[in-house]
Amino acid sequence: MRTDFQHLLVHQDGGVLTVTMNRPEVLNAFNDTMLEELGETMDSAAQDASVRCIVLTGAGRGFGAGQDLRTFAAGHASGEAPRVSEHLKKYHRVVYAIRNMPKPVVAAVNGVAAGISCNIALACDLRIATEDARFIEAFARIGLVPDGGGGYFLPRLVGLGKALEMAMLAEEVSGVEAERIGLVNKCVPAAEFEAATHALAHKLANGPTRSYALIKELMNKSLESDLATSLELEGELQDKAMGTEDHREGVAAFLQKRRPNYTGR
Ligand code: LHQ
Repeated sequence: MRTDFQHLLVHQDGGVLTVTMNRPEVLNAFNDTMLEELGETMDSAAQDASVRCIVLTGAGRGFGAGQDLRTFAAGHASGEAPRVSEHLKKYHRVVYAIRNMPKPVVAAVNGVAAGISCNIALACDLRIATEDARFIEAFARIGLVPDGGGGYFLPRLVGLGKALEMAMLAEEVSGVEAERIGLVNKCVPAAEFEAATHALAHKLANGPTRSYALIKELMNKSLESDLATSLELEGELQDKAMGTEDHREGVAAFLQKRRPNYTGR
């Protein structure tokens, strides 16, 4: 696993890989380098069996401030603005990598999460935030539409009405409010954030990793399936789950009245 990045800090502790976006002077806004580094790291993490949970977070007082608008404005000023749809494909690589990752990805939202950074957090499987985190679908503030999967993830997480409200009004949603509306799984006081994130990530990393991958597949596909298709898939995935060592270990541990020792196999 490569760790010598310009704008990412990558640290592995047991099965937990923590990926920290590291441009704190601009609240971790994305430039091309950080975006490419994030895509590469997610792809590597997917392949690395020693990684069993990924935590994505930000350095300093922000999770991320979206696209670096200075870089982008420079393109406009010189008349060389790239086709945004082409540029967005680099973000889509990250969204797909998170979504297809065969292990849990946790967004640890330590502060402001605006624009496409907010939506990258929404692409993750679980979100933990500080109470004073600030979620901002900032796009309409600058005459844009939510990108980076926001149009997909936001209404699915909070319902159409709230999604439209967040996207149109582009107002800040606190960590407390985000927990209330289902945008995050859990919010905690800032002083407890690191310990709570550590506990959540290590719990996931010590869990039945292959089962988690199958759960992810079942839940994500069910959003686009009818009941019959989902039940069919459930059978296929349960066949796979029943063949794992972790399933056998889970049953053995239950019968022996002990804690299971899951290996992710
Ligand atoms: C920034 C940024 C930033 C550069 C803070 N860029 N420097 C995708 C593809 C293609 C095209 C365009 O769009 C997209 C998707 C998007 O993500 S669009 C949305 C882009 N993001 C935004 O519109 C958010 C812009 N930022 C803000 O509104 C505020 O900075 C927030 C609300 C995030 C934080 O406010 P504050 O806590 O008051 O912090 P601040 O504004 O003082 O920011 C701190 C520094 O970070 C400041 O630099 P400075 O040198 O003055 O200290 C900001 O200029 C810089 N910064 N966001 N996106």
